Amino acid sequence: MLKDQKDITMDTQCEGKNDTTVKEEENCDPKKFDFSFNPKRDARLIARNANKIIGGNPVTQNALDKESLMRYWQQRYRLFSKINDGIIMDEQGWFSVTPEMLAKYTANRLIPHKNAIILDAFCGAGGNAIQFALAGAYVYAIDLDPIKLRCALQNAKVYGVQNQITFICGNFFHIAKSFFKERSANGSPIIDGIMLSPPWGGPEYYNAPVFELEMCSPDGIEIFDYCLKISQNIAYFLPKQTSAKQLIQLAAKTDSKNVEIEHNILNSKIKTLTAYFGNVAKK
Ligand code: MGP
Ligand code: SAH
Repeated sequence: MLKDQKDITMDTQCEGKNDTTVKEEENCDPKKFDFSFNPKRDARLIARNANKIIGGNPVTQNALDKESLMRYWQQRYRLFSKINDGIIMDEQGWFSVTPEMLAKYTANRLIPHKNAIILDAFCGAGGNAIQFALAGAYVYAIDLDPIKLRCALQNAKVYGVQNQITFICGNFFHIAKSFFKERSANGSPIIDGIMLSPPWGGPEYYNAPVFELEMCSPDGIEIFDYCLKISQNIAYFLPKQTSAKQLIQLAAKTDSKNVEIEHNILNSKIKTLTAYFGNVAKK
């Protein structure tokens, strides 16, 4: 399993350098990107100090204003229980990381057996990938943005699971193709389950009365169609108001035709939903 900067796999068509979140290193060659955490260079990413650093001094196009940051800051122990032990996150990480309790729950549902292999197609700061690894799986964790992978690698180290995660920097659509034909010796797919938590098009998703999958960026239907060529066992993490009709249409493309839609409640409030497909959907 891959461990460190030199070991992070790089998609040859990596677009990470074009992502505006890579401001400090925007001219860098992604193949030469330093994925390891450097406390001095990366001071702005240190989560326990974020209330002093982020907000009012935008470092990315997804800049959070002070008020929004404080909303996430107040919930920080729900995001990572080890947040004070060296967790790092950029601003997009703060608003998109899957809260630990939800990530742990989904990991236990999606993993069919110990030593299962899970593909985390949009790994971000590692909220899901870490919980899959803690639950005993091996994880392929993809993200387009090298800064996210720097965060995810460091965060995996904080939880002691970096040896169970192979980080791949690049576009899911490019990398997915390399998994299409992969089969184990007995002919079954090598990937046991896929975690999907793509960008929902920014915090504005909140105001849409019904969230349509095309509002994800990249398009949420296209993402699902790609996944079906790898594994039908999928957990799809989405806004709570996602169109149930569309999720049923996705299920119709699977062998089981089943989808289980689960509302995720934290602190007595429905936060998000997870749609389970394939063998993971309860009948
Ligand atoms: P939120 O926008 O903070 O809504 O997102 P909330 O918590 O209902 O707002 P509040 O009024 O209660 O403060 C809730 C959760 O959704 C976040 O913690 C993330 O886990 C997840 N999430 C939010 N966004 C914008 C994204 C996204 O773009 N992609 C993914 N994968 N998850 C997201
Ligand atoms: N589940 C993650 C959060 C994911 S946020 C966590 O718990 O931390 C969505 C991520 O998708 C972002 O980090 C973004 O950089 C990444 N992303 C966006 N487009 C992508 C693409 N085409 N391929 C791979 N990753 C992509």
